[in-house]
Amino acid sequence: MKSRNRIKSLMLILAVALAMAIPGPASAVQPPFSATIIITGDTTIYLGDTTTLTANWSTNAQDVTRYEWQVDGATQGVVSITGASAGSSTFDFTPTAVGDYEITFRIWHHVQTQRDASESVIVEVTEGVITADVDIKPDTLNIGSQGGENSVTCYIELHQGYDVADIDVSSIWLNSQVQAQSSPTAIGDYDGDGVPDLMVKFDRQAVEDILVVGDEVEITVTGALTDGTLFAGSDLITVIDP
Ligand SMILES: [Ca+2]
Ligand SMILES: [Ca+2]
Repeated sequence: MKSRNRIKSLMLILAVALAMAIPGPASAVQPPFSATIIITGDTTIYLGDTTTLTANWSTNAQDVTRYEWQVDGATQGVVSITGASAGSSTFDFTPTAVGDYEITFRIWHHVQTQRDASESVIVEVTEGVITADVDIKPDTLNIGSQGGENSVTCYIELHQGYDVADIDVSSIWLNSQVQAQSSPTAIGDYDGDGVPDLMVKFDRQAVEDILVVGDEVEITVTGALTDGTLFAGSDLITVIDP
């Protein structure tokens, strides 16, 4: 009896070993759903602009039946599609406030436990170009007088809570052609209106070289704050060549 039991035990072990060694039908075990999602598009935009994001996705040969875009976790609507193992979807995002937004694209496979996949990008929204008050001195520029050591002086005021102390002086250009001198600069209130102004100077000869004679010649000064906000402002001067 004892040896028969031992044989039974051996046969049982053999049967279990065989069962483990022989794989079941391939269709019985699907691999977990997995996907690759790549989101492209402009992720640094100005308030008021629209960025179009595109999600290109592909799966491990398993059908996707639904997708959605999310903004900071809030769905922008679940879309049902005919099952596909790869595809592309676009989303137009027009933010209404500055800030960073997490934009997520999510897809679903319909049966498996681990059945969804998602990918996110951060869209950074900054103010557009803010308007600066710009006063150019002198008000009349004689381009026949040779620049000499004189400069063209520019006073810049910002509003809407922006601070001229945050202006990156190296970003300041006159008519996109003449860069502000790195020194001297000063923050004061030269016009006494209670709004701080930043004074910068431009090489006079360089300014004269790009201007044409006229009674009302527009000069535009542009630049950026350290947070990336852009500003622009214009003044009219008279340019003479006696
Ligand atoms: Ca002026
Ligand atoms: Ca002022």
